Amino acid sequence: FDERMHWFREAKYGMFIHFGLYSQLGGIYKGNSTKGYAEWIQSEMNIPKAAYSELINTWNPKDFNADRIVQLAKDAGMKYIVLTTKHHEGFCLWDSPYTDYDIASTPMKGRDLVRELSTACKKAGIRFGTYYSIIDWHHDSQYVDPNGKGDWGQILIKPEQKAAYIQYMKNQLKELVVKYDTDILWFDGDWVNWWDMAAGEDLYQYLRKLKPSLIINNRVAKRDQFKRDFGTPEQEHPGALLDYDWEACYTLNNSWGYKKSDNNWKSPTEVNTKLREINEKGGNLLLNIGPDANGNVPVASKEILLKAAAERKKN
Ligand code: FUL
Repeated sequence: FDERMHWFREAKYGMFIHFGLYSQLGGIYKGNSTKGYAEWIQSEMNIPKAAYSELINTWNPKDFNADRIVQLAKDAGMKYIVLTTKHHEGFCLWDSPYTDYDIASTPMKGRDLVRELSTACKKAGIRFGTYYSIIDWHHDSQYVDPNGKGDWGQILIKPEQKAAYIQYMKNQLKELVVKYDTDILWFDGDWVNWWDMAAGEDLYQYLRKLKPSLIINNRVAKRDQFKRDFGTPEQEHPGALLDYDWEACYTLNNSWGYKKSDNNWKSPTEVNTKLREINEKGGNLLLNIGPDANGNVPVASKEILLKAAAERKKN
């Protein structure tokens, strides 16, 4: 019996929230619509750091309401929430003393969305998790390979700044663990060459020491090799029982971040089919919502999640 993993195994169903500066754009920059994921718009359109970071001057999702989101998750039958506290763009949804590229530098100054969601979750008996990207398109240590056709996915790190960047990560992660009492750390961006198993193992141990009950995904190191604490199939799920814990994450349309032009929503029945198939094979489903520029959850997302729950009750 693994006491630490127990609640996670029982949970079965969680809510992923992709929210950041990109949510303001809804997949459109200077009149052009991005082809891929809306949260990758900086990469897709090759927007320089300086231009992209101007978004902090107008980012003002004042309708973001943590209690309502938590209520939606509960009504949908979900038992935990994972919020993108820092996606690849590098912007932080909390007021972090280690950077100015955070909510305190926006018109939302005075609010802290990580605090608000953490508090709302704990009050409602919902577990609270935090997504944190290893790659950071804003941090000084990292730069797009000038010979690499502007590939932000394979962002490079200046060797002489790598140690300082890892310390930056540790400082911020400690905030998420100690100040915000996160229950899950959900890493991403492990695929770059400069991140290796040793760095991942070190980070894993650091975090478990800070909070022994913490649950950490396999992307903390190299996702295909690291077997702790749970696997993270993305937009797919295994058709067989596995000998380790896992959680499949899925979008509700075709984008994680809010994308105005994307109306390719899954039906409530499709959601329930996925949930059943995943749970039958011992996995959890982490299903995504992407609040819009004002912080509102798209109406379509809400309807699908609630209708899916109602359908399950009937059957
Ligand atoms: C991927 C990211 O690149 C996507 O933007 C998204 O966050 C997904 C859950 O993980 O690796």
